[in-house]
Amino acid sequence: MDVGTCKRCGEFEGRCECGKGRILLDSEKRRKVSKFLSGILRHFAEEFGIEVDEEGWARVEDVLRVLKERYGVGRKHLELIVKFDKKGRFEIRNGKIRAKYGHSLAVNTVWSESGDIPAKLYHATSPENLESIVERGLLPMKRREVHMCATPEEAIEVGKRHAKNPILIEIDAEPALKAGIEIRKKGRVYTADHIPPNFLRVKGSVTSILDSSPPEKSDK
Ligand code: HQG
Repeated sequence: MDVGTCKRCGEFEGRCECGKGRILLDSEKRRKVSKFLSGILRHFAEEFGIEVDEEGWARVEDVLRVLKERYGVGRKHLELIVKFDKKGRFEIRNGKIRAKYGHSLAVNTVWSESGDIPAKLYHATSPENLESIVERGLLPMKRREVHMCATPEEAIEVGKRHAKNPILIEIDAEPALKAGIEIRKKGRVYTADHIPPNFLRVKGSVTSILDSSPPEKSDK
């Protein structure tokens, strides 16, 4: 969706109420800049001369310099991307910006926005990873943390990045927490260092789950 500002309605996503607002980023450019922002703050800040501290923070000024040069966008554009990000990927505080999750950079990941963790979480993956996951549990692989979702639907969307027909895995988060495994909340995402196999329940491939769900009752 597009994002923009309006004198009457303020900052908006989609269309502003009065319809007179100015679009600052159309959906395509918003997606591109946001992806790039994730890339620099999670993985390759150094390549662009951006310093990321041990808590993952970079100076907004430094990031703006690169965004301006590459995409011609400024502070307000960046603020709109952060504000309307549906997964809460970023935060801006005291002139600094960070990605909340997804890093390969060596940042401190041991913090959580809430201690309220759902009893069950979900992860979806490519069928090729299943054997290893069942044996070794969920591992961060190239990132610092394992990433999980609050709903099967969100997880399936993540899994579809890896495979056309991903496998859905349910995580018994409550017993995992009781066993001392730390699960953290970052934006809409839940993270952990490792989820051992005994807390995982393989639900099957997405199409097989859909096929086996009971047919909807007719009202007739
Ligand atoms: C798999 C995006 C073999 C794991 C998403 C996954 C998410 C194993 C892949 C966030 C394994 C890593 C992260 C094991 C885990 N053996 N494979 N033992 N343990 N794996 O991309 O969770 O949109 O690093 O199943 O939406 O897919 O960018 O993790 O398939 O929230 O904000 O190793 O990134 O967020 O892949 O995605 P990824 P992910 P953004």
